[in-house]
Amino acid sequence: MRKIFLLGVLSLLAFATGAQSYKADFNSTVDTSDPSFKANPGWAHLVSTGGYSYQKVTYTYVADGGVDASGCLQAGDQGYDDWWTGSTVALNDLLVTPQVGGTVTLQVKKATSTGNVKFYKVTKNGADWVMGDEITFEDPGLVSFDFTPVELTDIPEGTYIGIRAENVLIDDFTATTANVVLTRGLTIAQVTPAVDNNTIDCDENNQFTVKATVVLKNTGELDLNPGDEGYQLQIANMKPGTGADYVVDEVLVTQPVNVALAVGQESEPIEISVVLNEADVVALPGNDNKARRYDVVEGVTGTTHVIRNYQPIAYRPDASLFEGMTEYATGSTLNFGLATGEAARTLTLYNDGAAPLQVTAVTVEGEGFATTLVAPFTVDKHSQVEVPLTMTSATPGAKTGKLTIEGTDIEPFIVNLTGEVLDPDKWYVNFENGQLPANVLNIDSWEVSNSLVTGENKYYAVNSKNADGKLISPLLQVEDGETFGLDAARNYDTPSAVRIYYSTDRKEWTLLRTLDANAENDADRLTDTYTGYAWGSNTKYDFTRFTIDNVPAGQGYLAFEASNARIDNLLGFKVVAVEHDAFVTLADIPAAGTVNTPFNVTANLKNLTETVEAAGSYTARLYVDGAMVAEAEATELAAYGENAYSFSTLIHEQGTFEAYVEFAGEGFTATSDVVTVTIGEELATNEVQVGTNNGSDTKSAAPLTLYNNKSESETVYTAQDLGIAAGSKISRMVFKGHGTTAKSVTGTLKVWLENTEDAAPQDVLLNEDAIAAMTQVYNDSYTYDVTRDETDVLVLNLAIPFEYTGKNLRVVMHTENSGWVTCYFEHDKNVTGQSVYRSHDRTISGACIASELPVMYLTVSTEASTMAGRVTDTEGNAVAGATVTLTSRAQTAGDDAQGAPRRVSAGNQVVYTATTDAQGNYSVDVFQSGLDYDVMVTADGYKPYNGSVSFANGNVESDIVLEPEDVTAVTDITAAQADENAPIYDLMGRRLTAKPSQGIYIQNGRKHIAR
Ligand SMILES: [Ca+2]
Ligand SMILES: [Ca+2]
Repeated sequence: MRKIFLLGVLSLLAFATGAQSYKADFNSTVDTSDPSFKANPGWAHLVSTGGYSYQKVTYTYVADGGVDASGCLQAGDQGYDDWWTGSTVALNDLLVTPQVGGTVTLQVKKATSTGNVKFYKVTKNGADWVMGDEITFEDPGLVSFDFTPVELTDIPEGTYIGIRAENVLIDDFTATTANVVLTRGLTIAQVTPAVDNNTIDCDENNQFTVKATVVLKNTGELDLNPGDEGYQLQIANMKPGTGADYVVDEVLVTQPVNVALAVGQESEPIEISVVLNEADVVALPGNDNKARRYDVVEGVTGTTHVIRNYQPIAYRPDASLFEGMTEYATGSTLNFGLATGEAARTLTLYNDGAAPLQVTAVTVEGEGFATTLVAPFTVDKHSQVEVPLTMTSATPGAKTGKLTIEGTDIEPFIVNLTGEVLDPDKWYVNFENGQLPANVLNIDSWEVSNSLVTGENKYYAVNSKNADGKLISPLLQVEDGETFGLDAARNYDTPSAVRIYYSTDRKEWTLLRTLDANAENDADRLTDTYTGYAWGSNTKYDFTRFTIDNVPAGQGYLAFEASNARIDNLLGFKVVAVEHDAFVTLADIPAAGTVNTPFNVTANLKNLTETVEAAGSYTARLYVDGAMVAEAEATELAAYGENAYSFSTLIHEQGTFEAYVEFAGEGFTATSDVVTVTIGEELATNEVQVGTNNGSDTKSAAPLTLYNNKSESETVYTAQDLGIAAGSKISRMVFKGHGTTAKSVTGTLKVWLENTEDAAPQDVLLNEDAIAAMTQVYNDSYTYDVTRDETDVLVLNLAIPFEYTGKNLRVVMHTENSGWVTCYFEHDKNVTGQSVYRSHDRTISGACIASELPVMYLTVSTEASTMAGRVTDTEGNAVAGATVTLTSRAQTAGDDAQGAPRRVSAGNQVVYTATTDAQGNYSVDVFQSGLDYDVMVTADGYKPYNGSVSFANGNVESDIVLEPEDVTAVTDITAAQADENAPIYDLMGRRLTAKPSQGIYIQNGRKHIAR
């Protein structure tokens, strides 16, 4: 309810003059909840708030606190404390009496010690009351235990008096003369619309009725009677006024109120209605429909009350055609897409009008399209019928057609129909089962995702990584001139590209086409438009259909590689049936290893056919330098299954070799990529701690400040700090630390080492030439795993051990990470002046900062155990060029004399060799001295020597005497009987192309000597 205007219709009651002829006794309850309440009939109220609407004088009606225990009014403070200025703000809230004259009295009693009362002349300016001069009086001496009359004398007739009462009770206002003016008041207490809906249907005459029941309440000081001026109700339509207000636009109907209402009385519900013509309703500016707000208006005080917003629905059919949320207006196209068989779609014909829709004809033209819906029929108002459509599959190929729906009083719907029935022989992938096809190879990246689009085509393949990864087709037969089609789209608001490759062997790939969001020419560009779903960087961009026309004829494979892109509806070429096909999907071949140390390889083999490859029906082998060095058990490979295999071997020779895994069975050979492996020298090792860990004071220090994204450091460890022998080789460096929480951060790390005479950092960080002169021992990605407990945060395994010369050791590091982690590295606080660092989240520059010495844990080589001696013939003559071979005996895990389990398996032994010099002397360095060894010494013209050795008591001295061989004897009868075609290896495990003419070789698991 809102006051629109104040109706100036008043009723006047005049009192004749006489001794105190007017008395206001405060005996009727006063509701003080409205600040502008009237204390007595015909009174007014000048509300004072001091500028803050929530600050006002508190009045309380006291039912028995007045004169002779009658009703009276109590007033509170006329002011408040402004906490902002610290001062008290006075209020002048005045209870305004009717116009009075002569002698005026008021009974007053203090409510608190500060109780007082003042009187002011008040004048009326339009609707506002204005405070005037104070009216003085003789202080009667107010008290708190009784009412005291306050008397104003000689008040001119017609004076409005404002009573400013503060902390007092007031009662019994009297005056010699008074003109009491009582006001009328009416309000709309309740409105109930007959139709509680946003829309309202028109009848056959295109008319609608706005109807409501209204409850009125007399809020004035006078009774209201039928026939009183303005005592009426209206229905009006409204229009926006200022702000959120609505004001009367047009009064639509007026009806008198024909019931009397006493003061304070509420009426019974009164019905009011108006019939309107839809055609006459004027839409509000900016509105595309005729929704209007309708209000009830009463005529006494002019208040209004909303009935409802109504949009009249015209009496005519209102037809529309939808599939789900997609509208098919006349001229639009319904695309059935690519279908492998008969495809069905269902449109819905809606009638949103107030009149029934008479459909006279539903026709489908064009070969291959049909509907079962038969006209004529009627669609009732606010209802719908389904329009089933099918694309038949009798003949493959592209199809076009047309759907026409005609009806009475509507424009006909004409929707184009398109689609393509696929050749069932062609390779087609639409991902609609939510998975990648079983015969497609997914190399690390692609997944099937469900878009938010409606309709049949929900799934597509997406590579949301910003990295390459191939999706490889089955073997395809490409005919001359045949093309391939696919849908492609960008994924997210990022650089996007799809690359299409061709290969005949799935190893060597030729790039056929690049589709890119940033392509220069339209033909190769992934569109940046979208329909439907858009949410910042998560926008679902539209697919575009591309045709690949440069695939070579013949049999081959297609691969789809993408960064942040989506593909769908791959179509073209015929899949070549293959009985056996398998592929190495994952192979982990380390790029570095160590002589006589387990070299562990894993690989996955995926079956791309439904043929089960039986256990043992194929081989799983690791090849190093052309020789098969390890074989895994070939387990059953299920149809389209993927098995994991692991291989372990010991390589006995330093050097750089090519390694790969190969699986070979009936009809397939699957080979991993070839990895170049560097096998380093074997070293006997010691663990050395450099510096004493006595805590970490700061998360910003050497060796690395992981608290920043980027950091670098230079530390010089003195020879005294290091305590390791000159000539020692450093193969591993570890720095320990802890954080405040478990967190990992990944980035790149570079580490340089240098033997130096310097005893302190020399600002090498600022000197590129100085860094270039150092030996870089690490340059790769690194993940720092920090936990709350002390742990190895930085572990550097040096592929090529660093040789220490006995001087001081300079260590320089530089890291750049994609995040940060709090890490306190172990420090030796007692060592200063040997370490500096710099760090920043973006750019490292400027002077270095001193750091405590980072504690470093080194793995360094020490002397090997040796077996040495002289090889002679039975005459005591030196045998030069004899080969001394130590081969470890088969060990099982945990069976190691040193206590540490060694993964040395049977036929996979640790081997050391030496050759005698001209004096027949030999010396073999044995690093794994905890093992027991078989010793074999061979030389041309001598029988092989067989023995054994253990290093439990340290180095071994052993002179060996070789006996001349029996000239006529056959060396090894067994060898002659074994498979002469089996592979041949040397003692290093390297496969030989043929038997050596001289020396030792291995065939069928046995050693042989060739002469
Ligand atoms: Ca009273
Ligand atoms: Ca799809």
